[in-house]
Amino acid sequence: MTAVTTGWPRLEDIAGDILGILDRATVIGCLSHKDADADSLGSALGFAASMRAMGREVRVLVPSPLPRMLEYLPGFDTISEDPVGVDVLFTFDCATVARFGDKQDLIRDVATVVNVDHHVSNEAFGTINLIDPKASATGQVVYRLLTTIGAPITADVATNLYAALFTDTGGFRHENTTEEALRLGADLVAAGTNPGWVALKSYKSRSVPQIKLEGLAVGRLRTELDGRLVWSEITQAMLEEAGADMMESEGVIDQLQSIDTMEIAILFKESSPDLTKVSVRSRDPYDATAVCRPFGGGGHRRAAGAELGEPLAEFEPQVLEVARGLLRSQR
Ligand SMILES: [Mn+2]
Repeated sequence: MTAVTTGWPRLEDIAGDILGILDRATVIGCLSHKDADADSLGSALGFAASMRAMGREVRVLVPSPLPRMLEYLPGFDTISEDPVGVDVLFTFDCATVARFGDKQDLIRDVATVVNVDHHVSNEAFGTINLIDPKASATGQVVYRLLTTIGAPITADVATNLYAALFTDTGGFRHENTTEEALRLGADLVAAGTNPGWVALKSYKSRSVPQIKLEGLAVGRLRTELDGRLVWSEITQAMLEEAGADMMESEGVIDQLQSIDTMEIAILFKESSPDLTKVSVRSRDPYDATAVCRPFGGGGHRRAAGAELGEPLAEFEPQVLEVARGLLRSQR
């Protein structure tokens, strides 16, 4: 598998091929990545809703565990465990085959794979690779694809794609909040999205255990290098104390990256005694993927992640050393 970072085919050059693939498909599979966020799952559910509106048979597939915090997305209840009959697979927002978790065999087993994404690090594992690193969200790529092939944007399609765009831009606050993203937001509202409702479900629907967990993690906040490096951790013991599960730790990294002096923010998550995940956020001139790449991870310049089959206590110092090295190299 070769990493391709330039020269992705343009939508207008491959739209005909994708239409041909859809014409020949019996059952269309729509696959998100593991630990699906609203961009990945909203893109899959939005594309699926548009296909269903055209009378197509669709299965939405999600690597376990099911992200139940996203159950507000229209069509969440249609997520299928069974890929039976799927002869064309569309994947959304996923840069590497490993990120499909317990569903990665599908990439080998299904003959035709259409890989729809906006990660510059995408491995191009598809039969067709529709990758736009300039897109603010994969949902934006899906919208362009659907409108180009003449597929309908129903209210359910629009709501899913809006949730994808809204959350991948941090509620239209991150640097990827472009003019095109804001215009697409307006188009999706015109197509039937209720933006206040999506905001409520995305950012104002947190559980009490989630807030307690955040408090524990903030309590463990550490800073180095005059506050340029900030980090914290979430252990299994903290989850137990807060009555939360790991999926409810999503807001913690947002707290860390809101610190004024922060240039690199890192959150370590003890998934199990021998599996540690790390989330990284950065500000200019630092690249979050540079912190994760030595450990096989990746993502975007501003937000990246990695996981390693090592205990937290062993993984943590290695990642911190990479981050310190980066921060010292530039000042
Ligand atoms: Mn995304």
